[in-house]
Amino acid sequence: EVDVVTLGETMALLHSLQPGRLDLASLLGVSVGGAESNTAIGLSRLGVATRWIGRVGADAFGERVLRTLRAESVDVVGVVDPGASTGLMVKERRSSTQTSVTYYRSGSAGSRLTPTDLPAGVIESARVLHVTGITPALSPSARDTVDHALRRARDAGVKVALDVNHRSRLWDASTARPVYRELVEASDIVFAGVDEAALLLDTDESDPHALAEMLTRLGPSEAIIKSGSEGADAVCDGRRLHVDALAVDVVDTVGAGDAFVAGYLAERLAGAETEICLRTAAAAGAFACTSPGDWESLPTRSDLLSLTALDPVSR
Ligand code: KDG
Repeated sequence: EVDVVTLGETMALLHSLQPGRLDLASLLGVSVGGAESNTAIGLSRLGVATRWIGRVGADAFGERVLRTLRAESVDVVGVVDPGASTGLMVKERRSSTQTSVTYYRSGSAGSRLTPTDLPAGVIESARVLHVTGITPALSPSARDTVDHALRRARDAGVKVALDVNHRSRLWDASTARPVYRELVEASDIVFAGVDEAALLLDTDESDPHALAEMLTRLGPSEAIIKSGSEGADAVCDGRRLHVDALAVDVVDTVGAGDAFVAGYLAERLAGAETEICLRTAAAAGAFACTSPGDWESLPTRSDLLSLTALDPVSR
């Protein structure tokens, strides 16, 4: 009954309500954010039955994480860990279009994920397992959990989707590279930015299609290079495709990549052609940029229809 299962860390998110210096802000908004749960919410809004697995602290922020995901109709396997706090992320809006993020997450509950947090059948019963390169950066046990989940998915014939999502504040490129390579080798669908693909392939190549082809040579049948406002390029079963980004008034790009992945996977699971996967992905990414939250503005199916009504060539 679950189509997509994902796992990772979701943090409480404090964000400036208005552009300006964070040290002078007197009010902050409270929400939650995490790459995998942003994608889970995006999938759920597009009608895909999605489950998120993760750890939170026994605190109000942890409660907020679980409550938010449940309110978005994401099925939650949440371990409440009394031994650590829920991680925290603070977003400063330095200007109306410039956002910077600070983490308070080392030793967090989310980083203490272990393979035993994955109940029997939880991976095996899904159609797709979605992971990101963030989780293995959090701790050795979180890394083991990702490896364990991938092995179970492969053994059960469950497709694996990977978004590389390199976070240079969590680990350096030379430590991350071999881990990313192993993840790509175990994946069916891989998403990366140009810089992330070049990092993991250890190449100076910068052409998105060439990078996507190199990624597919490691194992995946589909590789998608996300280029933000430049759109995206994919190689799918040897075929090269491109989609343009949608022109929107950008407020905050954080979370746009996660939305893109949600749009792509939702269409893939619905049996759509790759062109449609890419268009919905680009539309979801564009929606994500229109509000300051990581996931709040992600589209529903009817939002997508209202968009295509304005743009008759896009479907
Ligand atoms: O992709 C958006 C994420 O960066 C954000 O929600 C937080 O998961 C996160 C991270 O580790 O950066």
